[in-house]
This record gives sequence, structure tokens and C-alpha cells, in this order.
Amino acid sequence: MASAVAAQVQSNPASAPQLQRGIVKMVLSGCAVIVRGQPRGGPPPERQINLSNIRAGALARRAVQGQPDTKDTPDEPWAFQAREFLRKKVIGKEVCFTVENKTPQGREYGMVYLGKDNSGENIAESLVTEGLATVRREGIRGNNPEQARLCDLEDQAKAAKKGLWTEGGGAHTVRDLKYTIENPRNFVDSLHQKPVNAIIEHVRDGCIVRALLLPDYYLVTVMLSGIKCPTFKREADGSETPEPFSAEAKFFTESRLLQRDVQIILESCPNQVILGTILHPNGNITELLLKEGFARCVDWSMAVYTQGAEKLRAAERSAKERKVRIWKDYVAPTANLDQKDRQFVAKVMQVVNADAIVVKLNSGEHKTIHLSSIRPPRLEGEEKNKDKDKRFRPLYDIPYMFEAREFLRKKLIGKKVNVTVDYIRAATSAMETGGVPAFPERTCATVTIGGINIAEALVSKGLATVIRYRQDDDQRSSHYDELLAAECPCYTPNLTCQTKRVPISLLKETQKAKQFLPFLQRAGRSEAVVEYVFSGSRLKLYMPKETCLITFLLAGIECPRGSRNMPSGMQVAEPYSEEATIFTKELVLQREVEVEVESMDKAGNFIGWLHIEGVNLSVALVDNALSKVHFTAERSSYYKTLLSAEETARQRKEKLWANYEEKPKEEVAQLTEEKERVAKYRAVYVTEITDGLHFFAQDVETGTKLESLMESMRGEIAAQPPVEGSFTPRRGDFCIAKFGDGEWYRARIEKIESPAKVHVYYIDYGNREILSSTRLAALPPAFSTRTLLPQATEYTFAFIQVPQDEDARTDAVDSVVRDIQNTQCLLNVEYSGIVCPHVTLQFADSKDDVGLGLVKEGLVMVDVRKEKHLQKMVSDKHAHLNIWRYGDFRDDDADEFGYRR
Ligand SMILES: *[C@@H]1O[C@H](CO)[C@@H](O)[C@H](O)[C@H]1NC(C)=O
Ligand SMILES: *[C@@H]1O[C@H](CO)[C@@H](O)[C@H](O)[C@H]1NC(C)=O
Ligand SMILES: *[C@@H]1O[C@H](CO)[C@@H](O)[C@H](O)[C@H]1NC(C)=O
Ligand SMILES: CC(=O)N[C@H]1CO[C@H](CO)[C@@H](O)[C@@H]1O
Ligand SMILES: CC(=O)N[C@H]1CO[C@H](CO)[C@@H](O)[C@@H]1O
Repeated sequence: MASAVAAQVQSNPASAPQLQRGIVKMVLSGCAVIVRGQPRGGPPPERQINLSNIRAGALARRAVQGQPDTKDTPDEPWAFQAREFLRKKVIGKEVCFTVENKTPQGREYGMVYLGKDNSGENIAESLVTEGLATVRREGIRGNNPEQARLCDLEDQAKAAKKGLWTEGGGAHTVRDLKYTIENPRNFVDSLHQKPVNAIIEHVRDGCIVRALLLPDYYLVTVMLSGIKCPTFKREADGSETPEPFSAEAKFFTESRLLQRDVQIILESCPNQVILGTILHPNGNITELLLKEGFARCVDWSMAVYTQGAEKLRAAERSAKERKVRIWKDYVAPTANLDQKDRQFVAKVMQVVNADAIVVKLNSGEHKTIHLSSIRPPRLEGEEKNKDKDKRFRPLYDIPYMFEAREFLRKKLIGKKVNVTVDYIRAATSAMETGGVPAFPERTCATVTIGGINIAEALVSKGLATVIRYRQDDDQRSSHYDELLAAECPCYTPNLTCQTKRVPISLLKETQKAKQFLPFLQRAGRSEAVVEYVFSGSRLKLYMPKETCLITFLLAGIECPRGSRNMPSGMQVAEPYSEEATIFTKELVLQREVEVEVESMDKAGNFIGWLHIEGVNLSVALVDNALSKVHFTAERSSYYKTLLSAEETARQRKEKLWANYEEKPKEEVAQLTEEKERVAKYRAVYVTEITDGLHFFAQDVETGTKLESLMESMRGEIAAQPPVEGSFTPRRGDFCIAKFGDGEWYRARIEKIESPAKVHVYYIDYGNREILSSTRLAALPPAFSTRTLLPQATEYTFAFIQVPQDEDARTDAVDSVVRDIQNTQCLLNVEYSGIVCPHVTLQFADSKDDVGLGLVKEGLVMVDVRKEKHLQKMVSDKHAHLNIWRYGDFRDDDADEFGYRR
């Protein structure tokens, strides 16, 4: 101190020091300030100026961390009052100053005046007048009028007993500063998010400050809720590496808040860090930082922000759009979409599961839109494995999926909605997802109706959950925070907060359907929801009263058939089948309708009339020349209506009636004449039935050869067991594989997913398995396929249609497995097919035809194109009738979303 004083004494009053200008950044004490210049392309230079000739008390200091010889020192009396007096007067204000003296260490002493020139208030004089600083009389020279004036002012303050000169000392002016809080979480909770008065004492980076809470003098570090600014990364060696824009962000906050009177809402305290929001009359620093591109939103801490998270997102969005600062290289997820593709109004045609809708665009085109950032109900843990079940239908079997779909359907179907595309999720290939089925590209959007965000409504009902993202993942809903906020408070992954749900059954088994029929017949008109449209006249209905699904065929009409992918090849669609399907879809898909059930066919499909808003769908199809009246309509009360509708359609000569004059064609899909059927049955042993109703059989004739080959092969293996793990599988190679029964069989390698997952095909039995390569070994050459050809041959049934409907097919497969697996049968090849020969099979004992049995049981239908041939083959008159009946009904198509219904 002595040397500093000496330095002052050396000053030369003759040369009047130059007047300089600046803005007060910070008040260090009652007698020192930091002054800065104007920023120019970055934080400006700063200078510390100590006031000449006076001294104010030193403020409290905290012990230096990790240095036990230092300790906390309290405020000197009146020191804080002096600092406050000065702070309130000059912080953030423009001042001018002189530097009268500079010590060799670079410390600068001078006079500071408020305003642009030295006619302004001399702040040293003000402090002395208030008794908040003493005059350093030891350095004062008599001939300096300014110094003399200071002495006078001090004398007056003394006389008036102001500040330091108050009697009784200033013990009450010493703050009880609290540097630490024992339990910060309790402390934050106890404030109940009420604004607390505070002074910002230090700015660490754009969003972390040290604040002095008033009136109790807690010094706390507060992190701004909801955002993160670029910061100064502390390195291992103690140095700091600034992230881009960290210095600018810090200056932004500092120049607005440092040493300002503010209010702080302490919002939360997860793990020692206090999150809060700083309120200042000029605005809200959190929003401002975002808007200027100095900060980004942070999901986890956004959740505690009390002043409206949507405003923060909007501010961030605005910065991104303008590409300011940290967003200078930002590319929006929908950047390459035209405005008209980014936001549009469209009509909802269908609700797909519980997170997507199909809309009809102005162009008439249909488009699938996924709801952004939500996940529909799904199976967790244990239940997931049910997925492997063949009959698994996600919409009906995943708890709450159907409820969620119904929620959306009731609100949206047939309505116009506002669609705002948020992001396009790129297609994922199977490779990226590690073998998990790939997703096609998805358009994800926020969909609103009457101002309500439908995803938010779904989430608030507990019928969907919000997807969590990586912090920098932009591919999310534009209303993400509202979604998070709406998430059902009792949310659990298994959605137990929902009311109890009733399982939905599929009335498929003929027996059950038969029991149900009288109910429906008696009910007259029943409510139903059209779940799926297979074709113009074939629908899947949900019956809400009975909580079951039925297949429903429109009565009284003949509707053109669609194309079908049959085992025997693609069957060409009849004209206008597609139009009829679209017509029915647009009119009734997912709508609430009324049905009158009249009867049921043998396969358990209900037949009847369907009404929607006063329109009878059978009549409407005929009216639009998309169906013809079927003679069975004669008995119904709609017959006259149907006939007159048909008559007018015919007269209009459109669609089905376009070529009315022409003689109706004899047969639509006539096969080229085939040669006379040859029946040459041979004995086979059926070893395996596939899910697709194909089967594998061995010729009984060569059966003994196989037996003896297996016997000697196993003998050889037993004598020289293969070394486990010594075999390297290669796709296409023959090998031997140890089956579940512990025996070795000949096999071929079809695919290698990993050493633990090798797909093999047992060449003598036709079954397939996925097993570890440790259960494989080289095929001994003596038993190769040169010695004996693979013994299993694949066949399929001639003359019948393999049901496309998964459930129906499973029923048929089950029946075949029961009847003929591991059984000797008689086989005759009827015609060749693309994959394998089409054959008829007879039971060895009764000589009954297996395929015909399936037809009679109502498990499969006759392949119409082959119908004549089957008729020729069978003599049973009754069977003929059945064949005709079944020829009339159509196959379910697999639904377009891959769901098996
Ligand atoms: C200048 O002011 C600062 C802050 O009050 C103080 O710590 C320092 O001791 C002062 N310097 C001198 C030489 O008085
Ligand atoms: C779509 O949004 C516009 C403006 O945002 C609004 O005026 C209109 O009513 C909305 N339409 C629907 C169907 O919600
Ligand atoms: C579902 O939630 C309930 C209630 O929270 C819980 O008891 C149950 O264990 C949960 N079940 C599963 C499978 O997570
Ligand atoms: C709660 C609060 O103070 N909100 C303010 C945040 O700042 C913006 C402007 O930056 C004001 O409009 C808000 O009222
Ligand atoms: C009883 C009934 O609903 N009849 C309707 C059948 O459909 C036609 C037109 O589609 C209507 O005009 C009938 O009123």
C-alpha cells in the first residue's frame, strides 16, 4: 500500500490528465470500478480504475479453496453500503474518467464522473459526503483544490455523523454472508418458486451466474433453466478452452445482468445445481440468449422452466431460421420441402394403428402421415415374445392399441385436419438396424383439428408416449414440450392408468360365429365400425357391443374380383374391381355403420346389408355401376331398389355396363385347354407341412435306401465324432446337423446370420432350423447327395387356393398337420407350378382326397380356374355343390399395412 501511495504522491498535477470515456461494467468496492469500452465484433477491452485519494472498506472475501492458511474475511464496516451506493449510481452507466496515476504494476488511479464530461457528478466526492469513504490525507497537497474539497466534505460528513462517522461503529453493516447451503434442494423447495430479490455478482458463462440473494445474503450459483450456452471447457491442466461464441454469450449476459437488481425464480435443484430463471424489467435473458443464437434449448431442464417453454422453443426456432451465431450452419429438417408440402389441409381417410393417418390431399393423392414424436402402445418385456405367435395382430392384441386407434378415429375420420410437417424420417435399411425389419421413409407431422394437437390429446389420455431424443436431434415435433407436458402423469410403460380393457376376439372359428349368428339376426340393425375393406363387397367389421371382429360380405350383389397373388401365379383382376374397392373404402372405411346380418357362409363370414348415413352400400355399388345384382337378392326387401338402380346404371352404359350390348362372355378366366388328366398315384411319406400349406414328402420306394444310409452314416459319426466347433459353415454347402432329437441328419446351409444363428434345411425331411454352428459338421463324402439324392420333395395341393388370410391359412395348416404329417399317403402330380408340383393326395387307407376334404370342411376354397378339373376328378355330387359355393367367395387379402387380420 505504501508504494501505491508513494506513486500517487509522484503524480504531476501540472499536466492535466486526459478525459476518457467508458461504461461501468462492475463495481469492485466503494473505491474501484471496472470500465469497459464499446463492443466491436467481440467483447470490448476493460480497465480497472481505483478512485484517487479515497479509501472505502474492503468487502468480505472467501477463503481460497484448498489453502487452509487462508480464511473467510468479513466485510469491513460500511464496505457493502459503499459498494451498493456506487453500484446503484454507476452500473451500466456511461462515465468519464481521468487516469492520474499508474503504478508500476499497472494499477490505475483516477477520478470518475457520471456522464460524458467532468461537469458530471464526481463520485469520489459523493462517497465522502455520505461518509462511505475516507480521504487519504497523507497524500494530499495543499495546492490541489480538488483534494482540498474532499477534505472539506469529509469534515462535514464527520460533523453530521454520517456513515463511517456514525457513533457506535458499523457492526450492523457487516453482512452475514452464506457461501454454502446445507441442503440446496430443501432450500429451493422452501421458496415455492416465488421470485427472490437478488444481485448478480458474477457471470461464469452465458447461462451460469453467481447471485446474492436478498435479504439474507445467500451466495448461490444459478444455471438458467431450459438452455445451454457455449461455455469454457475446463481442461485437465486447469486451462480453459472456449467453445465457439462462449465469450460473446458471456458478454451478452454480463452486459445486461452483472450487478443488476433482478428477481430470480429458483425452479429446481437436481443434484446440487440450482436451476432458475432471472427476471429483469428489460426482458428475460433466457429468451434473449436463445433468440440471438447464444444458446440452445435443453429438454431436461426445459421441463422445470416456469415461464412458458413454448416461448423458448419459438425463440430458438427464430434463431435457427435466421441462422444466427451457433446456428450459422443450421439446416432445417424440412428445408428441402416446398411450403405447400410443409403445411396443408387434408381430409383423413384412415387411421393406421395409433400413430399414423392416411389423408387425401387436394390433388386426390393419398398420403400416410405419422404423428411426430409419439409412440403408440407397445408390448413390453415378456409380452413381446408373443409377437412370434402367428396369429398376432398388433392392432387388437397390443393392449390399448385399439383404444388409441378408436380415439383417433372418432375424432378424425372423414374430417379436415391441418398438417404441419416436422421432419421426414429417412428410410432405414435392414443393415443399419441390425436385421430388424427396415422402415420406409416416414413423413412425420403435427396434426391439428380445431386448434387441438391430436398427438397431444392422445398423449394426455395415456394412449401414447413421447419419444425421448438426443439433445441435438432436431427430428421431432414442433410442439415437443407440449407433448412432454401432456404426458399422462400416471404414465407407466404398461399404461396401467387406463381403464380396464375388454379383449377383442376374432369371430373366425365357424363354430363360434355360428353361435353368434342368431344374436345378430335378431338384433336387426347392429352398430359396427368398418375396420378394413378387402374389396368392394368384402369387409372386416368391429362390433363394439360384442367387442369382436367379423368378416362381412355385402348381400345381393356381384362385385368384380380383384387380382390375387396365388400360389399358382397372379390372377388378373376383373374390370372395375379396383374402382369398387376404392368406392367402398372412401364411403365406409373406419366409419360407423349399421349392418343387417342375414346369413353366414360355411367359412364363418356373415352376409348382409350395410347402411351408412341412409345409404345402402349394396345399392350404392350397383347404382354406380360397380356391381351387378345377384339373383339371391330376390327375397330381400331391397330387391326393387337394387333392380331399378341396376337399370339406370345399365342405361348410362358406364363402367360395368360399358359394353352392355355385347354378349356376356362365357367364362372370364378360362385356362388354355389342358391335356387329359393322368392319374398315377404313388406312395409317399409326408414329413413336413409349411405355413404356406406346402408339404414335403419322401418316396416310399427309396425309403429303405435312406434308412440304411442314415444308419451307416450315424455309425461312422459315432466311431469318429466330429470335433465341436471345427466346422466353418458356408452358404450353400451340404453338412450334417444335430437335430433336437440328438441325432445327425443331412442338411444344407441356407443362410448364416452369425456363428450362433445358422439357417439349415434338412434335405431328406424338408424342415428348416436355425442353430449354432457347433451343432454342424462336415458331411462325410460317402453319404453325399451323389450317393443318395435329397429325399424330401416339396409339393402343394392342386385345385385349391391357399388362403391369403393368416388365420384361415393357419386353420388349414393345422388340419393338414393333424391328418397327414408323418403319414403315408398316395400322391399324384396334377400339374407343375412355379415353386413346386401341384398334386392331389389321397389317404392311403380310405383313398379319400385330402384337398377335397379341406374344401368340404370349409378350410380352403377351390381355385376357380381349376374348378372344372377338380369337378371332373370327383364324383361326389354333394362335393360339387360345395365347390360351387366356395368358388363364390373371395380370399382375404393381406392388409396393406402388413397386419394380419
Ligand atoms: C483497488 O481496488 C481494489 C478493489 O477494491 C482493491 O482490492 C485494491 O486494494 C485497490 N488498490 C489499491 C492500491 O488501493
Ligand atoms: C388450420 O389452421 C388455420 C390457421 O392456422 C385455421 O384458420 C384453420 O381453422 C385450421 N383448420 C383446421 C381444420 O383445423
Ligand atoms: C405395470 O404397472 C403396474 C403399476 O404401476 C406395475 O405394478 C406392474 O408391475 C407393471 N407391469 C409391467 C409388466 O411392467
Ligand atoms: C416472465 C418474463 O419476464 N417474461 C419476459 C421474458 O422476456 C420477454 C422479452 O424478452 C418478455 O416478453 C417476457 O414477458
Ligand atoms: C332402408 C335403406 O336404408 N334404404 C336405402 C338403401 O340405399 C339407397 C341408396 O343408396 C337409399 O336411397 C335407401 O333409402
